[in-house]
Amino acid sequence: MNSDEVGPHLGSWQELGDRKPVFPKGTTSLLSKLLTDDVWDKLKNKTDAHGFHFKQAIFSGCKNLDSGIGVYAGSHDSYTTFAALFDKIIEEYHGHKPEDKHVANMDYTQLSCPPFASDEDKMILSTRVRVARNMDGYPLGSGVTKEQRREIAQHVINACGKFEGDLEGKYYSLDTMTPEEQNQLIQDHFLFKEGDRFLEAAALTRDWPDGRGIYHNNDKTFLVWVNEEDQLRIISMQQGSDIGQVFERLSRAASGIEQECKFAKDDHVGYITSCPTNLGTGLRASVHIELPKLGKRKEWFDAIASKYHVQIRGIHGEHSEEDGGHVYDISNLRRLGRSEVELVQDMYDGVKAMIDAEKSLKY
Ligand code: ADP
Ligand code: CIR
Repeated sequence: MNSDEVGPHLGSWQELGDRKPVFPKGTTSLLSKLLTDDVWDKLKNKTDAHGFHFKQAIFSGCKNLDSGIGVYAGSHDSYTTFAALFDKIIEEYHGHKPEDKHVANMDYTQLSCPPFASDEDKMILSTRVRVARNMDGYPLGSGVTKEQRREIAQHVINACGKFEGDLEGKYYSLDTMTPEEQNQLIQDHFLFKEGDRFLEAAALTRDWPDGRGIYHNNDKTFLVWVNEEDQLRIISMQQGSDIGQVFERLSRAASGIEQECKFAKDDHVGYITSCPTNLGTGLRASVHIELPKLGKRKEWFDAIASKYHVQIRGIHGEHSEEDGGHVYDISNLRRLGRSEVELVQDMYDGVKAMIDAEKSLKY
């Protein structure tokens, strides 16, 4: 093995030396592709405005060779200071060029999503929309101190504490929750996933579970994850197919929190997120849908997904075909350079086309 070769053996980012990391043959991450000699020489000794080192930003992809991307930002400023690499990743992943702008639009009244017919409605089990957000004036999760993380949680608790009506609920701190509360949240699929090695290598799980928690409303249709990959993941979800209602709740809740907490954003990449894949809207709108016939016609299924810019996932993160099910997670693929309304519309239109295809098939 070449002594500069990176991989799971690495203990900490300080082990990355002066010479450019060597990725073993077969590594396909964007980091391994775009970390050229030029970029390395330019950035290898740089830290961002919050003292977050370039080697910290690339460590997850150096340790986890199966990364798709391989980098996390440590603060809003990482996207500027480390632009020689991050701009290339953003352009390659999102097709968003350094001079391109991002414009937000959460006006749910502009969404065109008539209710599904009753036979179609039955195919959709549940609907969920989430956005990722981080606070202005703080580093991102990889760069925060324990005290800053606690302050951020407190800002979110204060903001959510102002909700009334359908958004009113309770904050559950991860380190003080009772076993009963924990079991209930696990049953509801509300709890964070644990032991993510990509997040761990990005220093996003430091001090776990300190400063982490979950707010949810009494109906369990609105949820905020606090201090996981992003400082806030604002989530609206419910049984059934009413995408308009789910998006309306999300939009109202996100703007309610934004009145209390200033979020990090700019004109170029929209809302700032830890992982560059979530930049822009930070939005993933999904349905869990039964498609037993279309699911067997992979080429057609994939062609519809590609036409409508939606992604097919298994409901447990992998293709559910693998565990013999017919239920798929269909969500918008794009995040940056289009508004929230356009992306939820992508999902609705893609799902509608898949339903039409399913109905046209005999077996
Ligand atoms: P994300 O990045 O959007 O959080 P994940 O694939 O990690 O995506 O999903 C997080 C959790 O949300 C998982 O437990 C998943 O099963 C659940 N989930 C996602 N979409 C839906 C949906 N439409 N209905 C119900 N649960 C969902
Ligand atoms: C990777 O590079 O594969 C991981 N760091 C995750 C990339 C996808 N982003 C995400 O889940 N937010």
